[in-house]
Amino acid sequence: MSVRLEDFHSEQEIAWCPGCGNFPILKAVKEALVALDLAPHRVVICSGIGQAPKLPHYLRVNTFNGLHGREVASATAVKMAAPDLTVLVHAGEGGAYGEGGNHLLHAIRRNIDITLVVHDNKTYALTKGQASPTTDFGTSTRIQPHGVASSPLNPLTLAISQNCSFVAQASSVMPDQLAELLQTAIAHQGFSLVNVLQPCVVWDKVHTYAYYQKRCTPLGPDYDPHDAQQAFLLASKPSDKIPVGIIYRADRAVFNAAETSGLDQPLREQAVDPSVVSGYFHRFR
Ligand SMILES: Cc1ncc(C[n+]2csc(CCOP(=O)(O)OP(=O)(O)O)c2C)c(N)n1
Repeated sequence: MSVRLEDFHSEQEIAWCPGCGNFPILKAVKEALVALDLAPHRVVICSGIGQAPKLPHYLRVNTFNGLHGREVASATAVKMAAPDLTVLVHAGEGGAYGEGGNHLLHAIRRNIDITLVVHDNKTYALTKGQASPTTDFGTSTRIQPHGVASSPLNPLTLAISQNCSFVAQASSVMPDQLAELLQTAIAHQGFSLVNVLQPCVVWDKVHTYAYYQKRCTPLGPDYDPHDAQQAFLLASKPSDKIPVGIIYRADRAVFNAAETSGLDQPLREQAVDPSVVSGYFHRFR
């Protein structure tokens, strides 16, 4: 039997603001999972703290909700223990590029088969609008009334420079294209980063739905995502047109935990011998 959208229905009341750019992302994830015929019990979504990380509560899949900025680390552990499961991470750009920036670098390097979906709303939304790693230079916030004094991080050029095996950009304002991109990212073997430009209707009055609708421009059929220099140029050049689509792809070996550790089976299948750890428990009595 094929998987249906209703299979992902969650009873949890949604606590996002009306009009939040997270809603189209939630819808797109469900559509992508259905299109890939992935049943809820085959999927794990890891997240941390923030508005974006609430997403896994709003659909019926396995979830692990951990510390802010540690969502890629949790997902890495899940994928290492159970490589047959499809593992996604949903994080804000604060969690993914700020508190969790270090984990991101190493997930890219390792090329573990997980999909990181970053809800990039250019603000720390849950904690009420402080600047995040992608907030524009000079932006005035309640905490930074004289303007943000640091330049924004460019997640796309960062990932391309580290030869990340799949780098894409999408937007909440183009939900169909977002669902399609998520589908491709999840199907990709290796680490995939999808930066989703998401309006925050409460804390950011500049990057609105209209702002992104006017600027987001899908890449044409002639664009070759395997060309690293072209991808870097595209992602770094300031332009009124914001590229959306698969920006960069690299064919790389995928991290395999069992092989790397010399195990013949995944960690989940390994027998547990309680006597190995009982000595440690004794010390804490
Ligand atoms: C290590 C750590 N640092 C800071 C916080 C406080 N904190 C919780 S959520 C959050 C901001 C979340 O912003 P983002 O990750 O961009 O997600 P959004 O709420 O915008 O979706 C902060 C600063 C925390 N819980 N843990």
